[in-house]
Amino acid sequence: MAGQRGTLVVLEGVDRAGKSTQNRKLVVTLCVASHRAELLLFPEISTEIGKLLISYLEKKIEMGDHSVYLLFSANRWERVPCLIRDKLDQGFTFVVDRYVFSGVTFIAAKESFSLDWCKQPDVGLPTPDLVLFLQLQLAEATRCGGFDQERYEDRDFQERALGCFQQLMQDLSLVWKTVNASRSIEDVHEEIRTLTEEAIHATAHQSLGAALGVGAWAMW
Ligand code: 2DT
Ligand code: MG
Repeated sequence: MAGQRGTLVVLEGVDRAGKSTQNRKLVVTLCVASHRAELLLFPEISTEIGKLLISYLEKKIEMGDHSVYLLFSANRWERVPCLIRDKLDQGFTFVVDRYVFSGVTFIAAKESFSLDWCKQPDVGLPTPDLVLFLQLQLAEATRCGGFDQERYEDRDFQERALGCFQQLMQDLSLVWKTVNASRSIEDVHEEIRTLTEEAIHATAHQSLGAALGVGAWAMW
């Protein structure tokens, strides 16, 4: 793989769509196939900002919505450019669990925010090569039990977030692939693996500039 850049793959979806299981399986499969692959989860909790966000999600602290949104974005800015940029250049593929799309949809699902306002703080972050949206009806997502006590784990809120995801999907259809997550773990994994391998193949000889954008989100 020397000389080829890595690929930036993002998995998104409503809660309980199976993102964590699929992310982990994908990284293992890629490594077994001799790709250099790493998993990155957002919020990324190793930093002070990440810890603050976890306290917020666990309802241990309260914050205004604008501040929270800017902190989620700051959490990406503090991790992504230094970590991903260098490693993509070295040929690592990154599998990212939630990215700017969760940021935008979870805040836009609050009635006072427009999608356009929400997109601005993330302008300039690396553009993913592939965004996989795990599609699952909420009724199915909660079939094995309701949501937890975490902030946002509420049916009405998740419905609104799903609506915002769908709106984004229409705008960004080139890099989004919708994956039917109501099938078996293995079937879903197989489709995700195939789409990721295709993206790795397609991006290997592209310059990194395509992923890093030039000061703006090409997709917005
Ligand atoms: P999970 O651990 O279930 O993925 O929950 N979130 C995440 C935001 O509101 N904005 C963001 O930018 C990101 C990355 C979605 C994480 C929760 O954090 C929310 C669910
Ligand atoms: Mg959750």
